[in-house]
Amino acid sequence: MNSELKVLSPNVKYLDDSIEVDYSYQTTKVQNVSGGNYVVKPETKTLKIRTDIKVPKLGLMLVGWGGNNGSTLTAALEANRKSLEWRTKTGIQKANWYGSITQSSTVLLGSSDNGEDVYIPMNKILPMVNPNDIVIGGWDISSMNIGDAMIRAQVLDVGLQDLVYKKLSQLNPKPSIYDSDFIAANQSDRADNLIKGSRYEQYQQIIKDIRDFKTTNNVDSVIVLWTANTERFSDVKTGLNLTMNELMESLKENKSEISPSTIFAMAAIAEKCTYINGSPQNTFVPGVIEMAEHYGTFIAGDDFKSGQTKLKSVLVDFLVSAGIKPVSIVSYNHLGNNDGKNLSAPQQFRSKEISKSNVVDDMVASNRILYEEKEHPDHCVVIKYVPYVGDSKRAMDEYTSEIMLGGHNTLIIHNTCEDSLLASPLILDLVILGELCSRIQIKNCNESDEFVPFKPVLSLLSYLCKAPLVPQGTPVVNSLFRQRAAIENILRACVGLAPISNMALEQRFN
Ligand code: NAI
Ligand code: DG6
Repeated sequence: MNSELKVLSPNVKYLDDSIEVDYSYQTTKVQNVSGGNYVVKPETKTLKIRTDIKVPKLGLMLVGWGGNNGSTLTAALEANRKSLEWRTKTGIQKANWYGSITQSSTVLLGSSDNGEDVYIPMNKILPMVNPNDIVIGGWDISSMNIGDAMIRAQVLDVGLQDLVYKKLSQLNPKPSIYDSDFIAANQSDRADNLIKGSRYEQYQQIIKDIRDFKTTNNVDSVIVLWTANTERFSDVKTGLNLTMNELMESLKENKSEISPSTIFAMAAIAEKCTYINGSPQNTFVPGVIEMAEHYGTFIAGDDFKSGQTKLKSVLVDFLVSAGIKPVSIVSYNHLGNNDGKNLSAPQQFRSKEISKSNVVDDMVASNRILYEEKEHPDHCVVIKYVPYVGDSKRAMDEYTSEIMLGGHNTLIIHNTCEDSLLASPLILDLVILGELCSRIQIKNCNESDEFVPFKPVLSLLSYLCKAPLVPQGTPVVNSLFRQRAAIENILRACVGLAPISNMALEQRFN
């Protein structure tokens, strides 16, 4: 399959199975900062970027398939595949992928001869998996079929539920790994679909499940994504999980601190399936990261960045970059779905609190005019379980900032929104962009003759994650604008286009 974008340039070669680009990559190396003086050196690297254009038949295995996100995503795939339409009290609603950057957002391509901006759908820049072709499956500790799980979730219009129920009710989650020590005690009543045996036997079963799924559905590759309940953090310590060998030994010894999500990640990595963590817990203990490096398998996470946090990573960036100083950020939310029920337990809440709290750090640290070295705004995160509101999450945020000469600026945001309708398109994007990343390779022509893939920790997916996992020694970027620019500009580079600079010199000078 060929990309529908054609770039006319001597630096871009369209080969049978790839697009190969000669690319001049410009960066700025800061050599010294002292006493308010900055010494920097512009650097240019000559790269070759190669993108495999053969899109695989992709399988997606969700851990927590029968949850609100899992059942909503499955229904959305079916609704879009069949271009379904249904009646609502306000008229006819058509299936769409609103909220997905790959399916519903555009990227500025350039300007036309008469100076007009031209935009292209993001998924037209390079060949990407079509959601209609994704084969979905997965595991859940609840045996309920996905049709009934969709009804249990109470997210979708009844008109849509009726149209997809028959298909979804034929889908059954595989038994999963349940450890009551890691999720809230209030989840025990749905745990009726369990893999028995030791942790190592459970790991082997997950590997078998992935292989069976691959064969049964005849897919080329599989991505495994955790959208199951938030777990508590697990201990990280020597002798337990600091290295790959320690972790494997601990698994074989059935040590109780090895969480279900870590077992899933290990199994996916061993099967060379990209593993994505949509929840906040520390699945990616150091031993898991080493294992991903050892196998050359991609991992990404943590915790979908869907609503309140996404806005925070825009607003704080806007304020700090406007020279305004946020001094207090208070974020309440209440929700009544099963996620909220699980998060009503202190340890699971703590995982989410950590994930939601670190999101302003890089923006605060970027401006030493506003903030001293260790200074930080007050930042409070509250989550309450209120069953009546179901999946319709309420988020209330108060941002207080200092403005000029002692003034104060207070912004108050109130957001009501179906949580799973925000999260499901993110899951799609994580999967589609995660798969694309596995087809991109780069060669630094000055240093090597070899093309290399992305590092196993896919930080390019940070846009979609509340607490982005990044390769060791690289900075965490939370700013949504920067995260989005990274995606756009890397996609552009793959087809030989310069980053969008917004300089528009051709329009500003004669
Ligand atoms: P949910 O509670 O409806 O679904 C979770 C599912 O996981 C349940 O069906 C449960 O039975 C299953 N489960 C629990 N432990 C399991 C295990 N070990 N193996 C297999 N299945 C297991 O939750 P929802 O709303 O679908 O959210 C899923 C996760 O995504 C949560 O951790 C949530 O915090 C996270 N998340 C959700 C966002 C959203 O906007 N909906 C945004 C960010 C993160
Ligand atoms: C309440 O905070 C429940 C959580 O699972 C969130 O709904 C979810 O993490 C989304 O959070 P945010 O901050 O991205 O809207």
